[in-house]
Amino acid sequence: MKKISIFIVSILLLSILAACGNSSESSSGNKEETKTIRASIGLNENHPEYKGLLKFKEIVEEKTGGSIIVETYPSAQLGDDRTTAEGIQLGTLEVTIPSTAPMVNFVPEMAVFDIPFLFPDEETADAVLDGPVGQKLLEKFDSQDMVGLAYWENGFRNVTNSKREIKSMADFKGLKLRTMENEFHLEAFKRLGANPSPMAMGEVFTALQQGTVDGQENPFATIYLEGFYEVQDYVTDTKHIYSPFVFLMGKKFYNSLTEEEQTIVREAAVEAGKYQREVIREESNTSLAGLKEKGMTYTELTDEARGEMKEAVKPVAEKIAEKIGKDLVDEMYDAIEAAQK
Ligand code: KDG
Repeated sequence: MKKISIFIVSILLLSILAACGNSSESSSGNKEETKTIRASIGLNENHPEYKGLLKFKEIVEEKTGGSIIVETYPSAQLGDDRTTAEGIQLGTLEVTIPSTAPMVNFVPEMAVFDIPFLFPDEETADAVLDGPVGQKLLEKFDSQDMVGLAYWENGFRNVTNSKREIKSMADFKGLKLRTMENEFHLEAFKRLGANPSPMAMGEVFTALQQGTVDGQENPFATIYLEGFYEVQDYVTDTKHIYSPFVFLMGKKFYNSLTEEEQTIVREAAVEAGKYQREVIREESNTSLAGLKEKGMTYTELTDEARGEMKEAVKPVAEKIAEKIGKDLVDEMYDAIEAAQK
């Protein structure tokens, strides 16, 4: 009888322990709650953004000894850039890594990155984003209940479509193009003669397939890895905008972490970002090769054609300066110049 009661008590204890499965032993030997980071991205698991996210997961879980676990949600399962940013504000998820462009709806200063043809190359973008101007801009998320931890790379965006080869500005005429949800991208494409409309990433493939839009614009890696070549025939290296990703965490969640954990997630976001930038740069080249192999017609713009486009979209930079202040825009130009010396 006694044996049976010990057995029953042990089973009960075990089930109580299992129910409290949320606690774990920290490196200092203290019992702690396991914290979960639900991290969302809009692109699929083949994209370097997801590889970067897996790197973040690996670093955080290793350095916290498992007291923080990271759950990854690719392909906009938890929502698009805008709704997941709202999600981290509310605490329905903890991390999202959107492009900066749709974040203008939260932090207007992000629009400085929407100046067409702003960065000449990736290295300059790195120097500016990781330097004082970029870091100052990250802090702006604070007032929006978000913490900006790092910039990752989406990359230079290129136009694809199903109608015709884009060799010069005239070829944009009347093209129905999907853009991200950003007023300045819309403005830029209108000035080029296209007929742009904003749309969340998750809807783009179907919209291209059904002909709701004729084309879209994204870096080579996205065009290839999201399979857009199946429904698009032409790709041009417009490189009209360099798109950074911004690694965002909900502020309430961040503040609930210990100081040590805050340092770990901060450093992990930066370290994973360095890795992600390397991967995306390699995959950008292989993706372009892949697009050609899949039969897309690839067009390189002449200097003259790019020059004409740059001229046409100049007023967009002025509108951005009106919205966020000329000082910030000038600061950005100065930082770019300094980075190139
Ligand atoms: O996670 C980022 C993606 O959701 C998104 O920003 C990708 O460039 C993108 C787009 O065109 O929507």
